[in-house]
Amino acid sequence: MQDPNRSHAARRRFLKSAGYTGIGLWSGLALSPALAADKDTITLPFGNGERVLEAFPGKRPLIVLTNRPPQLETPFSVFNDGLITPNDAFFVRYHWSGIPTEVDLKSFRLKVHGSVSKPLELTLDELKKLPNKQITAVHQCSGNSRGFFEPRINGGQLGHGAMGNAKWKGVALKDVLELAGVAGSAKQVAFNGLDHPPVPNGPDFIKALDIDHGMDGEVMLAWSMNDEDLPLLNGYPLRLVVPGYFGTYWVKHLNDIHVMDDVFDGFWMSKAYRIPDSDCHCVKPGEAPGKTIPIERFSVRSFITNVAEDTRITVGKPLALRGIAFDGGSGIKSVQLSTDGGSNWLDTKLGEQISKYSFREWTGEFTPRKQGEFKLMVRATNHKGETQPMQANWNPSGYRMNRIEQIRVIAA
Ligand SMILES: Nc1nc2c(c(=O)[nH]1)N[C@H]1C(S)=C(S)[C@@H](COP(=O)(O)O)O[C@H]1N2
Ligand SMILES: [Mo]
Repeated sequence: MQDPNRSHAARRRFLKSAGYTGIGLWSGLALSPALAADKDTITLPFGNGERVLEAFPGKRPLIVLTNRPPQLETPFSVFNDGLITPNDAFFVRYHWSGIPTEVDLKSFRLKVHGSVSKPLELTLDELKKLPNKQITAVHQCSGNSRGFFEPRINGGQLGHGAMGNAKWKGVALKDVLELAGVAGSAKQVAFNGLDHPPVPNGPDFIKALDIDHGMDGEVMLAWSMNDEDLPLLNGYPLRLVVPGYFGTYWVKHLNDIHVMDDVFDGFWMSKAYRIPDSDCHCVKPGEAPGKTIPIERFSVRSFITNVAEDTRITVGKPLALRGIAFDGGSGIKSVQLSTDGGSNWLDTKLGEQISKYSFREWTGEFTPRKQGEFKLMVRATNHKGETQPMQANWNPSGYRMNRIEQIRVIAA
């Protein structure tokens, strides 16, 4: 499945052999405690953080949040293996269980319709003939790290693994929209994929961007991730890539683009994925926000990736530190390290900027001068001057978590 040269027939055979047929996989995997007993598990560092690890088709064992639909999180150790998140380790998130278990490219069409002079129905091959472009960009779920909010917040109790960094290849949405001829009256463009709610009254997962954003030349329709076809669970054969924006806009199995003269008011824009309309996009815990707006760009984040909680270290001996930082596209300006609980901060060394949307590596060092516990923290600042708060910016949906993380080490 990861081999782009493999034929469609081979893809189908692979899916069949993996039990990935309509009913086989999804109904067979409903987790009973008995089933869980012989599976590998992992415990995320918050209450009720016990999780099963399970290998879904095209994926290595990942942290299971739900089976149906599959919601899988990347084990944090993967982020220390390299700046690119491998396809088989990349997180998976769906809202509805009606997901495609295979896609036939012979019949697949991308429709572009609505306020356009020339409605289109494109095959994937036709799309691939437009000028290709690629970008390395972080993809992150709005609810990444939700499990760390205090007080706790309803919704998927995610650790830090609902994010990843990949090289996306495809065409600019702008080029497709220009081919269709967008009317001057157009306000928004809405995106729908092949998945659907399992119940008739469930709102289909549809997202929309302002037309100017859609025409910015950066928003992409991607068929490839890290030089391979998109994994089925990450949106094969085509997905939207919205650099710097939260994953909710990155519509998978994309087959319908609707140019609209008004603001799209479907459930997933007007009711869900909204944040308080204030500078911090936060409210006092438990408080209902007044005005809300659709979530947009990532908040700035950084992590230490190479040291686990309660690692034993040696007094007088340098401990090499390393990790990642990213933001919504202004680019990382600095990553600072504190080893004294946040009183003093020192610059770390930044690695190459692959793209302003990519994970950026930082490296540093810490030499404990005395015995005892130390709290290691990193804090990134972007080129807009935005940085990370000590306390999480609490909001009722548990989005945009970007507090400064802490790792305790013990020197002896
Ligand atoms: N078709 C479709 N696209 C979707 C979704 C979905 O439920 N259906 N979920 C969105 C959300 S909220 C996220 S975080 C990302 C997850 O992408 P991934 O599964 O490739 O990691 O897909 C987005 N695109
Ligand atoms: Mo998400």
